[in-house]
Formats: sequence, C-alpha cells, structure tokens
Amino acid sequence: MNGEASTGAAPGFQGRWAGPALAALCGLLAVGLGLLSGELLSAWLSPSVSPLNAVGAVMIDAFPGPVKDWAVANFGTNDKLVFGVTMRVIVALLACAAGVLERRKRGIGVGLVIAIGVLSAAAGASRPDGGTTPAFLGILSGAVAAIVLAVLIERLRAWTDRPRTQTLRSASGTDRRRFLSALGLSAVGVAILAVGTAVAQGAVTGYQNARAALKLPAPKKAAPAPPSDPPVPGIPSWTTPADSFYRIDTALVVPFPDPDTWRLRVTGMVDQEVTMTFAELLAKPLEEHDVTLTCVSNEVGGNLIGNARWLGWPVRELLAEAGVKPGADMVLSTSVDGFTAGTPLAALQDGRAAILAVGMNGQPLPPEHGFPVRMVVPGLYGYVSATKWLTELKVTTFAADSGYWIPRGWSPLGPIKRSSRVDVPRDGQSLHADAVLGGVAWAQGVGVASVEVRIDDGAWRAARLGGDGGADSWRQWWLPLAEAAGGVPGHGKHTVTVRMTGRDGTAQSTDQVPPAPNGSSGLHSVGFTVS
Ligand SMILES: Nc1nc2c(c(=O)[nH]1)N[C@H]1C(S)=C(S)[C@@H](COP(=O)(O)O)O[C@H]1N2
Ligand SMILES: [Mo]
Repeated sequence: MNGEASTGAAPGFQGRWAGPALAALCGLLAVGLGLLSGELLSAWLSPSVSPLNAVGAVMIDAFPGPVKDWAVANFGTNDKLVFGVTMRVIVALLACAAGVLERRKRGIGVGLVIAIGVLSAAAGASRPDGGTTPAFLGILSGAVAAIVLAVLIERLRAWTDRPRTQTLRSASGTDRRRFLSALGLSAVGVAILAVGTAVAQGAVTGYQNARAALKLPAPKKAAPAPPSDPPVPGIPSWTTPADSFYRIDTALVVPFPDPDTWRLRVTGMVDQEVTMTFAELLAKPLEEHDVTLTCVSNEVGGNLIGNARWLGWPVRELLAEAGVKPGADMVLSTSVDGFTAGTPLAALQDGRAAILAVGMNGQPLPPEHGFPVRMVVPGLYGYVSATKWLTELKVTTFAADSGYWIPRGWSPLGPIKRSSRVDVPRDGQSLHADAVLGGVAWAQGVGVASVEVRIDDGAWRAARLGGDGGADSWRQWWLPLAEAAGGVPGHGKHTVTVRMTGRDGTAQSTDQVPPAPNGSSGLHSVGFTVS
C-alpha cells in the first residue's frame, strides 16, 4: 500500500503535529546514539564514570539539599533507582526539545546537544575517579548526537519544509523516503548500541558487584598501627589513599577480570604446575604489610610513589607449593592484559614481604591497582615486580626471559634507589618566616635513619622524623623554616635541599641521574620566597 495515497491518517496529526513530533523523535534518536556510544565505550574504558552518570552527578549536585533529603526519605534505598529514571526522563525531554528547536532554527538544537556533551565532559573530568577518559567520552557523545541530529533534521526539513499550502502528505516522496531511511537507520543503531551496552555493562557491573561484596579475610599476621601524621600541612599522609595513589600501566582499558573465573598459574621450572583460584588464595593465611611502591620513571622530587597497607599471601609460599627447580633465577609474572615483569627469584624467597596482594588499605584492590590480585615486592621498582591483574607466574631465568620494559631499554634489575623529597614548599611558593618545611624520604628494605635539610648554601640541619612505619615504608620529615635556616630567614628568594641516610649508614646518591635506565638519583631542591 502506498502511504502517500492512504487516507487513514488522523486529520489533525499531519500538518500541525507531525513535524514537531518527528523532530522530537529525531532528537531522541540522535541523543540516544550519542549517549549509547559513550556508554558502550565507557563500559570498558571507565566503568565508574560514564557520560550519563557524569551528567547525573551534576544533576545530583544541582538539586537543592531539601529535595535530596526528601528523595532519600521517601524513596529510601530506591532513591538511586528513582533518580536514574528521573535523570533519563529529563535527558529524553531535553533530547526532544533539541529536535524541535533544531527544526525551528538551525544550530539551536545542535548547540543544546553539544552543551550537554560539554557539561558531561566537564563533570566526568572533575570527578575524583574521572579524568580525561570520561571527558573524552562526554565530548564524543555530544559530537555523535550533534551530527546525527543535524543530518536527521536536515532531511526532515527537506521533506516537510514545503510551502505552507502543502501538507506533509503532498510533499516529495523521495525526500520522505530519504528521511525515513535515515530515521530507521538511527533507530537500528540505537537498538544495537543499547543491546551492546547492556551486555557490556552487565558483565562489568557483575564483577564490580562481586568486588564490592567481597569481604576480605582478617590477616593472620597484622601490621602494627600506622604512625600518625605529623601536624604539617602540605606533606603527604603516611598512608596514601587508593584514589590518590599514582597509577602507572600500559593498559588503555582497565582490565576487570571476573574474580570467579580468575586463575593464577605457576608454570615453568617447577616440579609441578599449580593453579589457584581467588577463593583458594583468600583462604590462605594472609599477611598485612606496609610497602611504599615506587615507579622507575619517578624524577627526583616526583610523585610516582605511594605508601599503602597491602594484604596478601607470600609469593614464596606459592613457589614452595610448586617446587622451584635448580637453575631458575627469575619469576616472570604476567597480567591478564599481557604485561610482564621479571623479578629476581631471590627477592621472592629472601623473606621480604613479597606478596600476592588482594587488599589495599583495607579494601579489595581497586580495578586500577590490579583487582583481583597483584604482586607487591618491597625494594623493587614496579616495572620489575608489581604486576597488576596478575594471572601467571613463570619460573624461569634472566637468560631465557625478560619483562615488558627490558627490551625497551630499561635495566633488567630494578632495585629502588633511596631518595627524599621536599613537599613543602612547592616550587616557587611564597612562605612566611614561621612556615614549616616537610616531605618524605625512603629506602625500602633498609629504613630511613635521618633526613637533613639545607637552606641555600647553609649548613645541613637534621629534620624531625615522622613515626617509623617499618623499613619498607617511606618516612615523613619536617622542620620549621627558621630552624632549617639557623635563624629567621631574610626576605626574598631561597632554595631548600633535602638528603637522607639509611639505617645502614649509607646516604642517598647525590649524582644527578635521569630515570632511564634504572631510576633517577640526585638531591631534590625547591626554590621559594620568604614574604
Ligand atoms: N599489568 C600491569 N601491571 C603493572 C604495570 C603495567 O603496565 N601493567 N606497570 C607497573 C609499573 S611500571 C608500576 S610503577 C606499578 C604501578 O602500580 P600502581 O599503578 O598501582 O601505582 O605497576 C606495575 N604493574
Ligand atoms: Mo613504573
């Protein structure tokens, strides 16, 4: 049957309402395509912040406190669900409006859609768990929606923007078909993306729920109480919170292995291969250890370092279960995403706290830090030891194998170089004469015995030290500026330099060396002014 010739349409619908209704539908489909492309990508790239929930976070912040209280009081634990529905309805209404407006005047609807994309990007970027990926996804969503909207509305105009005397029905059949095919294509696109997003989010949400529901067992061997932070504003807390812990890896997409199907295999030069499930690992006698992780790429004074309380099971115990064959001198650990690190076997067997970590600061490992299991080996840079999303330990030799970064020019052995850092003042900061200087120092495996600071070319003066949290953790230091300067410092420009000495009596190296190939060294100096 030919639709144009049909006479069954309701009379009032066609001229007055058909245009705006179709424009609204265009808006819905365009925004649907945009948002769903963002959601689908974010299921892999940044599950915690999708374009839609970034917009949602802005809306929650925008709601006045009493409205939020009212919602929580009336919907209880359903408030998230109610909010999710409300947010989608609002977005859908905005999408319809964008379609209708775009049909009235070119650029208005497209502008509205882009504005929502930018809002989502800004919201995603400003979230503590956000950053560039959610920002990019917000922009992408807005751009896709804008382009689709512009195309759909152009085709709708071509069909419907006939002289006023003509009705929709008398318009050109070709224009109508062109519009309807674009509309149909968009609808199919929305359907495919919706199914894909549901599948992807379902899988990731399942693992996230498993992670959230996970109750870590109490350690068999607990770490002592952490030292309390000295009352010096601006120096890092002794325990680095997981969400501000530096993150370094080659993963474009944060791997999220299913903890139920995750396996750790021990292979290579062993008497028998061993395979372990996550549940089996959790059932082992776990130990808690405070360890300061450091990246080999950390520049002098850099921030690729953090201290956390790790919960895990010693690697040496697992190696003992497998039985290491004579001749092996390295364990090549592999991540689910293919990253590898070659760790000296000795470092895993000499009694240091080299563990298969499942917990970080009392919580299951965050996805970005290796959930469900990573390695932590005190005294070695991360690239040769700290494999996240761990899945295999191959007992082997340095002659036969090498980790990811070794063919790329980094040293096969990566012992951490002892060092120290000034956190207060920041470079170029202006201080009052009564300011307190401070920072951190580390010598994993040895411990920090003393820290000294020097103002300009003055004498080295002993800094005060924070509590001793063990040889594998950094130590905080601080000293009032006036004490460091040996008197009230003069107004104007100064520098402060820091150095540390380990419990073995060895001071940090003063050689200025860049990170490649085996870690930076040299003293950290910071310029500041006294006002
Ligand atoms: N799977 C995987 N694990 C990895 C890496 C990586 O790229 N992929 N990088 C390593 C490096 S170089 C460092 S410094 C530490 C950083 O750990 P963090 O991101 O938890 O701070 O992880 C190590 N483990
Ligand atoms: Mo690193």
